[in-house]
Amino acid sequence: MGRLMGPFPQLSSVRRRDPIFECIPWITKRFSIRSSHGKTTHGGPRESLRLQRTARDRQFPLMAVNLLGKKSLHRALFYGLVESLPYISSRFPMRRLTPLTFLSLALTLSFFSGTGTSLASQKPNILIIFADDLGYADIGVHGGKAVPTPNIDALAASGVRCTSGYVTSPYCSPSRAGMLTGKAQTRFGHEFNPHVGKESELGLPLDQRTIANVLHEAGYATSLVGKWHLGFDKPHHPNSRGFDEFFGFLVGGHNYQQHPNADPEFQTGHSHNMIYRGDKLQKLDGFLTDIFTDEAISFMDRHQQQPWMLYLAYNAVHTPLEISPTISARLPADVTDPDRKGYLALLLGLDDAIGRVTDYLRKSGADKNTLIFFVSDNGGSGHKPYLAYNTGVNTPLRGNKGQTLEGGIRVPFIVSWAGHLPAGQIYQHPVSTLDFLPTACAVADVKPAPELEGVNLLPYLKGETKSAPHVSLSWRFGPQKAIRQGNWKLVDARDFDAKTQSGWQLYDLSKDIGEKNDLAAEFAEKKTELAKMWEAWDSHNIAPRWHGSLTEDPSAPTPPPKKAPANTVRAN
Ligand SMILES: [Ca+2]
Repeated sequence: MGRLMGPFPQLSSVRRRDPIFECIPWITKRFSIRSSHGKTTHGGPRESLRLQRTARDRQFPLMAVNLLGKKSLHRALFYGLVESLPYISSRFPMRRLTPLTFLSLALTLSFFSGTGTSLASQKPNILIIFADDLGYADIGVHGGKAVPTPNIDALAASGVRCTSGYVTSPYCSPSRAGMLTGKAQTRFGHEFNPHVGKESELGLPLDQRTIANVLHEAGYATSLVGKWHLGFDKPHHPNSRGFDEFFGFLVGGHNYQQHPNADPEFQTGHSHNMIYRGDKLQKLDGFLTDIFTDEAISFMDRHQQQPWMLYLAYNAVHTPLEISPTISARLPADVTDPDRKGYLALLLGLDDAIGRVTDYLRKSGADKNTLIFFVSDNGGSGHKPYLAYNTGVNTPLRGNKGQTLEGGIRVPFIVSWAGHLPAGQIYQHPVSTLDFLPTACAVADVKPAPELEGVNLLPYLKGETKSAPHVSLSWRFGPQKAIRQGNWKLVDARDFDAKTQSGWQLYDLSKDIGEKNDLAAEFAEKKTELAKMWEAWDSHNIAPRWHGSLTEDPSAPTPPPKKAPANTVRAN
């Protein structure tokens, strides 16, 4: 049971005919109510009595149940009924306990135990699914034809596909830092992957609050399944950053095929056989995408009686490009490049995984109470040999993972919530993973912190608000810069081969989504205006707290010779 909140509900907001489900405080001395139009409140014994009297006076249908601490609803109702009798008889004259009251209880039990609906799971759940290094063009709804992605496509069809959906960085860790905090990660120096520097200082700065902190405090069960990549030591561990549960790995990459007798190998970039539950290393047998999906379904299944937030961060389709034995027969015969074969195998596995997760939600009835985000943490890594090259295809976008061109930061971006958001919609205004946390706050009925930089997307995606959610979006990644305002994009991108910067280039994305025709000379005033806007935005950033690799961070020191991997456990 989550944290209980006051003050007591405003009954004036409860319509006269709304049923009120009450949890009378037989054991816990606490209760929880929900009106049929979604108002949720928790409180203590005094308020509970007041509610009963008010409800009785107003002739609301009142049903008494005890849900707290019970694993299933029908058990809760049974125990609640039995345990309530002494309490009720001590508080009310027996003549008030009419047969109608008990009939109401029986009907309630019958109705809710049959539907699997949870009275305690009142606030909507939030599921954030991350793919890793997934190419913009590799999913079916974006034109990908190399392998079918029916489940990702179906998720898009079930909700809103944002065609100008952005992450906050073209690189793994800073992108995740931006989403989790709701702030540009350059505000707090998390500009590069945390690989270079003193280990205890690498990771999401400890003064930053995550979406998990916020939702945990709002009574949510919170879990990370998959990749963390926001620090390796205990203070940076997900369980120290608001996640009640953690099952996954701490670094940037991980091998897929798990063998129970394999030795763990730690490196800050990639580890092998180092999957943790909490801070305990696991002995596993299977393919990581499937194992993470099992864990995700287990988490959702174990928390049917409580609102939950699950950050399901697959490492697919990031390197290593391993082929699951259960997938290999489905690979198209005409693909011969071993890298591409591995990538497509990971993509097929990822799509299967999304199908299993969405199937679970639909069959359990939780889909109507679960807001789902699906994005990739950055663009496909399609330029050999840079940045964990995986053959991801970003066309028609230009550029790749690691670049502030569209191919690095504009990603598959789907928002779905059955019955609450329109299905089969396409949304074209630019949106950002900065918007996840403010949207989650709206869903969880939490006041967003004033420093958050995103917006609640729901009124925009529902069509209630017609204007664009953002005046502009800006990026900084080492020497690379970008700003998007409407259809204009001003970008200074890095050429990794030549080790040079492009300087400011201006593109009209409405006519030139591939950023091919530089309009900086023709529209010099627009270029100056956007450059000033970017400078104003950048004036609130700080210097990076640690360096990146020389590829993306030319100011980085030359790395020391490689050490032998250590067989040590770093999270303990
Ligand atoms: Ca990534």
